[in-house]
Amino acid sequence: MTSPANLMFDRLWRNARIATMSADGVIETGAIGARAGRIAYVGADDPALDAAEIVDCAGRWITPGLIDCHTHLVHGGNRAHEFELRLTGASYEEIARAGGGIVSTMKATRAAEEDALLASARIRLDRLIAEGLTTIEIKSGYGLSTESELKMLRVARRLGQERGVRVVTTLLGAHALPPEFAGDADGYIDLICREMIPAAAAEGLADAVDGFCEGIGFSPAQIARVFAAARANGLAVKLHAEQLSNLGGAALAARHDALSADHLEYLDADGIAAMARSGTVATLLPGAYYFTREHQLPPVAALRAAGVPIAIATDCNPGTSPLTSILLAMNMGATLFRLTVDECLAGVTREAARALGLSSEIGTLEPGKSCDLAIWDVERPAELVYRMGANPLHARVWKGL
Ligand code: DI6
Ligand code: FE
Repeated sequence: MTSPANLMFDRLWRNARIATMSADGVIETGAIGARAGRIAYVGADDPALDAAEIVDCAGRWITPGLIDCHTHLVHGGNRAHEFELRLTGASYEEIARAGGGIVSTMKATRAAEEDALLASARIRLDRLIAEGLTTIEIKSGYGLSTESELKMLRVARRLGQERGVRVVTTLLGAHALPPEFAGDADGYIDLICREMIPAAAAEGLADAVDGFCEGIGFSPAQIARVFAAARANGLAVKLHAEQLSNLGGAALAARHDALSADHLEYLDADGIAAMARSGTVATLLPGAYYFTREHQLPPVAALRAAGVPIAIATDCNPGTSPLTSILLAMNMGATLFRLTVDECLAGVTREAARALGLSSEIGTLEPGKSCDLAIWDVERPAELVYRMGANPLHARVWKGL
């Protein structure tokens, strides 16, 4: 911790209880000082601390600003109709194979103007921001052509310019096979590798590349080609793996030093060992587990025992997780997956930052990091996980403001 003596800050939050999420743990009666948007001091409150602007937190809790590290926030339309079909017995895979599912959202997304996509995503983003979110990952994956995938990524970047929130973008061209490539999945993978990834990289539109490794998605061999192209273009990789079956996607992701492998309900011991070796984050998506009425639980105890870092995200998407509450995702992480309160909080702060490759910038409250804070009207952090549908956010700070 920095020495408190004679420090001047732009802004100072004092009289707070601070969950640093770093090795410093909890600071009772603490203060945070910011300079030029960065944390300059985290430690005990002290009358000698001074700043141009002082905020009295009146004993409220401060956590790092929340991070949603896996979303499909930008998309056209919704799938309420398929939801109704599922309620009468159709399965998610049946609907997908019958031309619904991801492809139906593809049609709506291709048809939408950029401004319309922006307007619908902004509503969802504002709900998350209202819960103290300061960083969000947004994937493409409903365009499935170079032009419309880039359109989605452009919308994601524009959201970050419009709202005070850090947007990290991911190209998910390998999400589903577009109808024009029916019967030629390898041809579509060629397009992704030769055109989509280089174009997204050249325009600075993607920070990472993702894929859907699944029977109704792409095979491990196809995903391996996507990963190689991503690496050749200087982009990080991550993977939707072991969501509906076990194809060894997590181990493949780990071999490619993926930032994260996500979903993981059908993950096996080999996958866990591979992730532990590579430091790949397990991003759990309890909203999708809940909404698809999955029964196979991700192997939380084994992940924990192997020391695999665990993040939690909303997976906000129209098909399997129409969820715009990161607090509810935390609650589901605890109730459905039996994660502890500490794990839930770390899952949307420190470990979510790691899943985005941004550990040196965000995710814990430490000097030098971006001053992204969420200030809560709660008596104890467990309340953030415990309530369903409540929002105890008092104030949110992004880059010191
Ligand atoms: N897994 C999911 O849960 C989402 N994508 C994926 O690869 C579902 C996307 C959708 O149904 O629209
Ligand atoms: Fe997803």
